[in-house]
Amino acid sequence: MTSALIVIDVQNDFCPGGALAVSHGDGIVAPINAMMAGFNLCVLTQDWHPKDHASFASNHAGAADFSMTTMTYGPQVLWPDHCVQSTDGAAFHPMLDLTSADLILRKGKNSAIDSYSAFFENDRKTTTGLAGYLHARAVERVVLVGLATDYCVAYSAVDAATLGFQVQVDLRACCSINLAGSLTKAMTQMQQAGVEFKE
Ligand code: VGL
Ligand code: ZN
Repeated sequence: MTSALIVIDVQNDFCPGGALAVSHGDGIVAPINAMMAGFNLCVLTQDWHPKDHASFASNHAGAADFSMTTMTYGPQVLWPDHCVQSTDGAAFHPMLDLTSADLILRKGKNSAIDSYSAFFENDRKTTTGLAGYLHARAVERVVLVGLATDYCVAYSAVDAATLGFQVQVDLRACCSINLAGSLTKAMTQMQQAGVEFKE
């Protein structure tokens, strides 16, 4: 069976010292590098926002980082500015091994829509094209790792399962933001979607 490793957002801004740092985010780089050789295909995603992105609190007068707003597509967390296109924060962690990357997929480019999932933007309709790519490469099983467990990894895992892929999230190579119970909620949603966990 053809299987793909999908490495979610292992970028400087999600690592210690970054704009939206996930504690121990850099600790997953070595395990991810070690996993890559075991897969037929390796896809890396890169959060890639324009400066005027609607998910940034700085673009909403008076809004605090990590507060909530309502977008046309539903509730949205307002984040500190992060992964701004072509900045050092948007670059992959310098120790992440890019050698075996088959595809680097950028997401979150549309100022008006956030994009946690590697498959669909947060309106849940606009596709990134990843499902078509994986189907064209005959991938049936995907393993997800990266940052953050409770946002981009979880959204991607649920979508992959809903799209009919066999899905495993390897929690040994993921780290979470854990904002207001987000990790518990994400774990439940993944479980309900049929996602398998490795811990
Ligand atoms: C992410 C919040 C905002 C993630 C991306 O990669 O999990 N979280 N943008
Ligand atoms: Zn983002």
